[in-house]
Amino acid sequence: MKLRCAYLLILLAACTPQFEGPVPSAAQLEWQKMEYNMFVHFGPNTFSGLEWGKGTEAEDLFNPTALDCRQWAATAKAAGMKGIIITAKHHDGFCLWPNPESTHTVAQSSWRDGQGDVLAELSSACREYGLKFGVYISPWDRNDPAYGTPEYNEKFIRTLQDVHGGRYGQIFEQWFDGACGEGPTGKKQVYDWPAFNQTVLSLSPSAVIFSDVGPGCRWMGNERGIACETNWSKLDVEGFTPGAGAPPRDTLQQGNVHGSAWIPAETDVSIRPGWFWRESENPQVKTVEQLADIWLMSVGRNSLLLLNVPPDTRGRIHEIDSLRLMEFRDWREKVFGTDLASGARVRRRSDGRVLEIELPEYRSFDLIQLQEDISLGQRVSSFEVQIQNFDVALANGGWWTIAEGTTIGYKRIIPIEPRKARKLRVVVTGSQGRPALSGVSLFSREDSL
Ligand code: FUL
Repeated sequence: MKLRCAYLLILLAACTPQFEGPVPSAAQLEWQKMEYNMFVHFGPNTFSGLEWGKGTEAEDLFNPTALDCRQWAATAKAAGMKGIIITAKHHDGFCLWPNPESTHTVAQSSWRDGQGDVLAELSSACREYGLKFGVYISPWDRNDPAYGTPEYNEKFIRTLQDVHGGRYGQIFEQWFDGACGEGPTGKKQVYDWPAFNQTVLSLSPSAVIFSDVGPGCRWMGNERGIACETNWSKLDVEGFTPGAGAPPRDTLQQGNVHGSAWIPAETDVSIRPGWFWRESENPQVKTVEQLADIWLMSVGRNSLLLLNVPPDTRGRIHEIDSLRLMEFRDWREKVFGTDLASGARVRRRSDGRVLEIELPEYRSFDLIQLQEDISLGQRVSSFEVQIQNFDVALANGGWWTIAEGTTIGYKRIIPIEPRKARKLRVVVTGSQGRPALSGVSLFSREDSL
């Protein structure tokens, strides 16, 4: 249930005490609303079975027999995802497009006689299906002989310019992995992050740049799909860099309570054990139960979920994965399709710290969803949800705490034991400035699995 007094919230939010934290840019706000995107790891590793290619693989190894990017886009769309991010270049250096800066690309392969371009096909499929298109371009390159010299940074900048130059349309997210290993000559590279970011933003000003420290969004700190219950979309980045120079893991997980920059968390996880497709992992595609848990612990903890669904050697998303994505979509529709708070009467205490919700009748629920109006920043640092139940507790006006938590952010879903109630209240017990809650919803998982 969306609260319909946004203008009042804005007016009141301007009152005491002042909130002085960062707020999202228009691009970050749009990005946050996407909630769920597809990650696509595809390249020579799909054919070798390696997770990190060595960079010495023959270009001909990349040979999808029936590449169908429209099938990927159709699958992502039907799954309820809003965008696709592809590994245009992984650490092995192989480029899925004919990058003029490299001699290790689709153009040197015999796939489609060297005329193929996966980025062209995928970006056009995304347009066709109304999805946004994003790219992972690894700075670590185990193939490029210039890696480890200042010249490589120049080449990498021209590589970014080639992809962001416009021929693949708008790019909504640039994914920068912080990994910095050795190149083919045994040297490591000192990356010029300011120049990389500046290059992307000069050509794709609305792109959200992912890295350990943003500037658009940050790595959430693990690859298991589990964001932290306390998750601030704010981070202090002064003195930190992506990779080895990143803030400690618990900071990446929690953000900084008074962080000076708006850098929300993105949760990346694979639907399979590995990032790249392997036939042997077909029986290990995550179950709907596992995906449901991941959803509650990522999207439900103020984070965007980037779910990796790696295409197989045909260049298609395997039937097992696509079926699972549809079952998972069905689960979400079943659970989140009916907001049990609909039709409720809502009263807000004048300081914005207590919301009283009266449902039209007693209803059972086991998920409580809270949202903040993040266009005003992230404010709430602690809250309780209570129900009024005279049968159970007569003290405190019958109010009984059934859930408590720390941050809310764009979306927070709190799983609880099934409860039946007619009157609830959300009590904000800690907040930076006046709280600006924008939604309260109730759902039930009963019989959903
Ligand atoms: C990691 C990489 O090293 C993995 O291969 C994968 O691409 C993952 C998403 O990021 O850091």
